[in-house]
Amino acid sequence: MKLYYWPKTRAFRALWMLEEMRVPYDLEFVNIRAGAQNETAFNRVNPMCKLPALEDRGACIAESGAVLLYLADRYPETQLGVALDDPARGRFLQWMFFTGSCLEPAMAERITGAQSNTVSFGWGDLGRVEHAIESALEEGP
Ligand SMILES: N[C@@H](CCC(=O)N[C@@H](CS)C(=O)NCC(=O)O)C(=O)O
Repeated sequence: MKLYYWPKTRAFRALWMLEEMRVPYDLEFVNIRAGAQNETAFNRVNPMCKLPALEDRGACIAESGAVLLYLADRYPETQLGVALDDPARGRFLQWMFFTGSCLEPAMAERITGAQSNTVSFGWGDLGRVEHAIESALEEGP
């Protein structure tokens, strides 16, 4: 198992997960500040030229949510995921996808001041994202 990594990037999500799981892994540093993500060797791992990326038994996985889910499923004994037949699995997946598909784009939109379109854009806007998170937290931990 190899994690393509650089400090202070989203690859920290995967590193944190691997450490919590206490499973063996190797780190391969990809210096995105020096442009190493654009080199051909890394392009074969992730054509999006982004971290994190994980390599396991010849398969390459990118997108931090997918990497975390892959690890949770690969090591069920670590109990960092939710079992396939558990009714809580749906909510687990919902929040796993939420960061990349709603929270991050809504934050980027707000930070850059880009024009929003709450109906057409999949993330709604930051107000809706905040409302969804607050509603979920009202239900309990
Ligand atoms: N949706 C991706 C985003 C990954 C991403 O943007 N990673 C940044 C570092 S935090 C990166 O590798 N940037 C290098 C580049 O785009 O050239 C994920 O969640 O894995």
